[in-house]
Amino acid sequence: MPRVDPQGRLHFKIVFWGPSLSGKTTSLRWIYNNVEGITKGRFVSIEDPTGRTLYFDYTPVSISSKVVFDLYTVAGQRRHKIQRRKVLEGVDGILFVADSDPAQLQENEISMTELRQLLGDKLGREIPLVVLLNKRDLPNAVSKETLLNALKIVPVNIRVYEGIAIRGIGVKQAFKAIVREVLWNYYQRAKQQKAQ
Ligand SMILES: Nc1nc2c(ncn2[C@@H]2O[C@H](COP(=O)(O)OP(=O)(O)O)[C@@H](O)[C@H]2O)c(=O)[nH]1
Ligand SMILES: [Mg+2]
Repeated sequence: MPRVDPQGRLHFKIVFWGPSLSGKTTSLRWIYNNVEGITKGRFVSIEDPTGRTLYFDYTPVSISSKVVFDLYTVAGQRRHKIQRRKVLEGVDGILFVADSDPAQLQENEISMTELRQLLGDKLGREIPLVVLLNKRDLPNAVSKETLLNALKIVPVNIRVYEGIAIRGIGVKQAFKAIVREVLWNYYQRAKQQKAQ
């Protein structure tokens, strides 16, 4: 559930999840630099000297004076599991960034399995999930079907976008989808609570 800050604004937490080097930081930076109509805070990146995410990236964006989205990416390397679990605390929505590189197929699977383990059946229900199949520009990109099979995602239930984060393709659509689902989810739940 979102939290309310001392100024009375609602904060929703959206985490960009996925294996190492799938394009999470690239996607978040693209949103930060290119999506219009949002008010941005500082972009915070905790990375190692080679530019790999060490803990997370973070930026708040607000769509109104009342609503803030706290956007995080996780460090995808396997050894950063504890950091990822920490970043996931209080999450309201997940944007899973998958890598179309055939060499990363299994890493996608491992990353999704970890996410399912951490969130259980909340994933895709109380905590909406949107999938961005990234790096579609790679000449040897795996097929969409292969990637979705590895992730065990049925696109009827979950919104799936194809993208090229380095060119900003598909990123905004996927981002808008997760924002919409997070808000929709919140209002549905607020309505149910009122009715009780
Ligand atoms: N070819 C290609 N490379 C990409 C794409 N998105 C990201 N990359 C590259 O993949 C590498 C890892 O990206 P990064 O955003 O740091 O991945 P992260 O570990 O998920 O945060 C970088 O060299 C990016 O430039 C894409 O759509 N196509
Ligand atoms: Mg990163």
